[in-house]
Amino acid sequence: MIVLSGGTGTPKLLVGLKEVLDPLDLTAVANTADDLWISGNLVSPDLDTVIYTLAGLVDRSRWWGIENDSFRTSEFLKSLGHEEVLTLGDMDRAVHIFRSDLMRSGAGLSKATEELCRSLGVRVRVVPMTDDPVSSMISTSLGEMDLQTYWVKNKGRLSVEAIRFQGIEEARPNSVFLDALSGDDPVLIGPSNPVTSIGPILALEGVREMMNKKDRVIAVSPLVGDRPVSGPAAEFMRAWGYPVTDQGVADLLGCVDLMVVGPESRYKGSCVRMNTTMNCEEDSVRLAREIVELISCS
Ligand code: GDP
Ligand code: FO1
Repeated sequence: MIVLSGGTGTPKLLVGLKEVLDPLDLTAVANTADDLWISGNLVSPDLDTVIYTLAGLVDRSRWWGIENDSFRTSEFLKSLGHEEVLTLGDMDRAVHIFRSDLMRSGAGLSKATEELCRSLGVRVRVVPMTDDPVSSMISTSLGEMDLQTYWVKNKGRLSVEAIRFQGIEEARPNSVFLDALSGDDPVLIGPSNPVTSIGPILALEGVREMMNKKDRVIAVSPLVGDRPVSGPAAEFMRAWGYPVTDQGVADLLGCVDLMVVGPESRYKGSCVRMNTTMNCEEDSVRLAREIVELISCS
């Protein structure tokens, strides 16, 4: 199974999928349009959360960073007057250094990800959507800015006028991802932000066309009762002209055969209703099991 992922909703589902499926049957493709270089190292929030989740290291209260990490480097840097847009944990920063040193020696992001997964004992195939730089850029009342500046520095409070993916035309999709897409594996679009997490993956050259050719593309809605569980999906969907409903999610994604929606959903298209809220590991495992059964029957 190929799973398209952002950094919160889909990782919650991966907690279950890694229990239910053989890791070698799973390819997780992570969005990299949230990535940014901080103090000399590449931070890849969604890719990191996917890897930490599969390694059993993720901080499950925040869905970013490593559980029980310390923040001494960040605090000391702050005291020196060096501000960083994200508050980085010490172990998290060690991962960014590990990755960026490999990249400085010539490795691409995919190769660096493979090395990191090997070091952390992650057996699921984890791939960044591309090795090329892509950035979600948010146009607001204060001008255009990257996602972290919009979401963390400005606390997601500015009104959103437009969203574009800088670098997407030049970026080439990861070859492992393309190979997997050309095979028989079903595709699961996880419950992630349809605009800034799944949007960049689908916008890569050739991906949407290949998805349209597949007969088993299933998407789990990130909405519960017409609201996102967390994050800026509602503002971003409105900025792209879609209603904040499961129909809006399905229309925006555009290549889905079957939607998995919450029990109260008013979605009228082809769908299966499940309890899609994941508050704990048991919820994630239950939902993952139901989805895997659904896919093996379809
Ligand atoms: P980001 O990269 O941190 O923005 O994370 P994602 O894009 O992976 O996830 C954000 C989306 O996950 C939001 O739109 C949420 O509504 C959705 N989400 C978070 N938790 C859950 C959950 O328990 N169930 C469902 N269905 N969606 C969730
Ligand atoms: N989100 C915050 O709201 N505040 C932070 O200080 C923060 C730090 C951070 C560090 C590493 C990382 O991988 C993610 C981090 N995030 C933080 C989450 C991140 O800003 C976003 O939620 C995602 O990029 C949206 O997909």
